[in-house]
Amino acid sequence: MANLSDIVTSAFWRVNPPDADPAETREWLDAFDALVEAEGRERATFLLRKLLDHARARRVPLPPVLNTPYKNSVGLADQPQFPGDLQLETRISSMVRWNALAMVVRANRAHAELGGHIASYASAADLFEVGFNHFFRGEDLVYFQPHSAPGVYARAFLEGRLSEERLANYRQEVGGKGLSSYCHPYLMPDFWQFPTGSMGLGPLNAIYQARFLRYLTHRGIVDEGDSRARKVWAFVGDGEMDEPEALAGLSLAARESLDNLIFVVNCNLQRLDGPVRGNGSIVQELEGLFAGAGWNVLKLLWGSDWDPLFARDHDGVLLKRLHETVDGEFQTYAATDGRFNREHFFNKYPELQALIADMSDDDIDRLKRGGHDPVKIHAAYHAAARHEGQPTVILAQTKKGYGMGLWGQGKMGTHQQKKLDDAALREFRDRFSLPLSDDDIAQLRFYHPGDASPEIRYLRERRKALGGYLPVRRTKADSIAVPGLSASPRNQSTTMAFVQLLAQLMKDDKLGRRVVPIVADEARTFGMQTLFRQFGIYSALGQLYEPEDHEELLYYREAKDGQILEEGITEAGALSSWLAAATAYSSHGVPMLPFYIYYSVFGFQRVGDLIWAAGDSRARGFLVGGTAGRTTLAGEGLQHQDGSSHLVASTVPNCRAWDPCFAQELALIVRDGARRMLEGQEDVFYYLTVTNENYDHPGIPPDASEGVLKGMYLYKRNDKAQVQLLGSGPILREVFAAAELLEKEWNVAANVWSVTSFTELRRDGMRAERARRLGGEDESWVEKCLKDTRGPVIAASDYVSAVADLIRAYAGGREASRKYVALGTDGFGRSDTRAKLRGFFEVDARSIAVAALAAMDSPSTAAALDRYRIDRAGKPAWER
Ligand SMILES: Cc1ncc(C[n+]2csc(CCOP(=O)(O)OP(=O)(O)O)c2C)c(N)n1
Repeated sequence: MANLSDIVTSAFWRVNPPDADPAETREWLDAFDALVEAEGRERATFLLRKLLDHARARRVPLPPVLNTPYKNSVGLADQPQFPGDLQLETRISSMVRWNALAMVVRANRAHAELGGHIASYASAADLFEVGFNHFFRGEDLVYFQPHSAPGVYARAFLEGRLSEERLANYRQEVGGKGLSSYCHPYLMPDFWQFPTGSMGLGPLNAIYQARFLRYLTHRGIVDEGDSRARKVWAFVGDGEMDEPEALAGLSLAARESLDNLIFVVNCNLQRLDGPVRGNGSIVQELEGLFAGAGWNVLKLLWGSDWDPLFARDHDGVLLKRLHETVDGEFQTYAATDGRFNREHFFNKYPELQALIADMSDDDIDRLKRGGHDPVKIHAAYHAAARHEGQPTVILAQTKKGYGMGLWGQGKMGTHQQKKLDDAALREFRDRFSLPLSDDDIAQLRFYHPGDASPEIRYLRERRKALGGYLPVRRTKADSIAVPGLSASPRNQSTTMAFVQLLAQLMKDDKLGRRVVPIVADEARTFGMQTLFRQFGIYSALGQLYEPEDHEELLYYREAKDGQILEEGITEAGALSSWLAAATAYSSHGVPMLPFYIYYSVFGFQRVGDLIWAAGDSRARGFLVGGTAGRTTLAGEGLQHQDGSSHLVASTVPNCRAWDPCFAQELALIVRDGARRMLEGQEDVFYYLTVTNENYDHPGIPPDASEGVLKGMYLYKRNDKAQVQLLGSGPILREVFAAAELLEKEWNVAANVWSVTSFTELRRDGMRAERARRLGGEDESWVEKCLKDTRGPVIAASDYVSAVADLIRAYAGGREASRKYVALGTDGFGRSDTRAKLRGFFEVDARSIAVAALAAMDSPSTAAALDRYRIDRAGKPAWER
């Protein structure tokens, strides 16, 4: 039976199988060397390819070609001279390490509930430092591994960008002088650029960010010269790579040749609970994945002191030993000392024992992993930054909790370790040669060597040479005027009305170029194919084929300067593109106006966490939930009909959500939103639901604009109204019909109110209610609208009843004596006609009329139930 390491070797690596005839192998290799020598590498590659083709033809199984040996990809011969002052940089990095550690431990000694992380940054510190000192240009876009935030703060403290007071208030943000747990642009708007705290979103966003930079360049919106050197760096955890989002964009990055993108995966081999791949190798697995997707993969596994060992490893025993070691064992080797490593790792084979015969246990202890050696890190970054035609991933092997000694390094629970005692802290000080007294340690004093010190002067000079500090977030950009918009009264859906508004914006002289229409794969569903020909679909390659429909007027036109982003079936990808565009005012200083239109159920429900991150990012743009509503989408059924997006939208503080019924309302809302974002530079984004039901748009009352933008207005006044009917989206038309039924069949007069946003009304209501609670005098818009009216209030929408219920407290009047009935589409969707579905969910005209009669305690209620054949005994929709 195969032993475990055989299994692992065959499953993942198979790069060094046993050699049945070494002499014959040697002959082949010598011949190959001679060929390379005589005819060059290109010819050698050609012959290898021929050989592989031939082997395939002879049905000889090919070796796994996506994996390389477990050593550094950049060999010693290709390693550039380290350009910095290694000693100074080491001292700087030690100071940053200490301050990061002190910040977390201090916060937790004061308030154990605050939390924070030490071990992640301890593993990533050198990866960051080499970037800061040599690679990150001021205009680069860097996605930091979220749990490493303390290190980024600690460096900004040395740079003089964050005060000691801020550090002392790590994770104590209320009051305004603290620091966020992770990278949150919302909370630190002039510091953090990209929220990465929810794992997996950072790597995905980074890919689409790099792609959007290309889009801006190809469309001539940012200067090619300015953008060519710009890089997007994403620091990602090896555990984080298990998130589906982290992998979702890999092939796009390769397909689009994004050589402006560098991933650095911090392979400390551990995640929160334990090893990432205890029984395997995360490095080898990721290498295969990235290489298979078409990336340039650079392994950064071993520090410089391993070079002589590899140089002497003529018979490959060291490599063999590395290959048979699974990550769970590597973790143990990280957690133990030189003696243990000698006995358990090196002494396994006599040849290996001989290889390290002249090394002491301390020497073995000092052997570094690649991600802790600035010289090797520099070599990898240098190669990555120069690589052309492909994105690069650097798989950097590190130790989690590096330098945390017995209390943390490589320990199973190190992720959560945040309360080191003084002895451990003193050990840390000694390990990193920090000039701190025992009292400094006991007090957890932050260390700053003074502005005149060589360390600070060096660090500042380096940042100056590279174009400024990082991270820095720009909060404003030039404003762009928004034109007036007009909406047609003709019989159509609000989706079509939206597309016409979009076209008007795109045709505007100034703003037009900045509009970014985005779809996953649903342009035809939303009637947007009309835009293909005129504005073009963005493709870095232009169009290499004659499209099947080229003879048609509105053919499928792809172009290098195309304006539309057609992402394919990836809502997460499309949302990431939208986010890059919606934050271009900050990342690039160029305001863009993105509209991402999608099936509304695949938005807040499917990629809600990305939308939450967009809120954190202070995104400005429009999300458009197309063919929305649980009954309006009719035949599409349970997994397509959205009943909840408005409810979720209401929880995102800077999202303004709208559910308009008429094209004219939509035009006002779109213009208002665009003005707030582009003229007023407000950090808000709009969510619109538009639907596919065709009806007339006769226009709204001339004085309705204020109400449209506040969330409700009186559409049809009836001076004798005994009941108030409210409706949003297409259900407003059911409300009209209900008012007619009430009038004609039951002699009840009703006012009809169009609600454009229950969620905005709710916010305004909460504001007024709070103001009153605090002793002020205030009135909400709902209260203002309804105060001089009589009778119960019935509100209905095409979403769950909790949406209409959001304004119960204000619609009921201050005494809360007024009856308020919220109707909605609770339950699972169904495929059927709109009329049937609205009857089923009880949001049709008849159900609304009955609800009104019942709320009025009208004696006609029973008769109405009979006349409309409403099944009194039937279960409600949410139980069916
Ligand atoms: C979406 C999401 N799920 C879970 C977490 C909780 N979490 C925080 S850190 C962490 C482990 C991270 O491991 P890894 O990516 O390997 O990074 P390391 O800290 O080891 O460098 C987890 C599960 C999170 N932040 N985001």
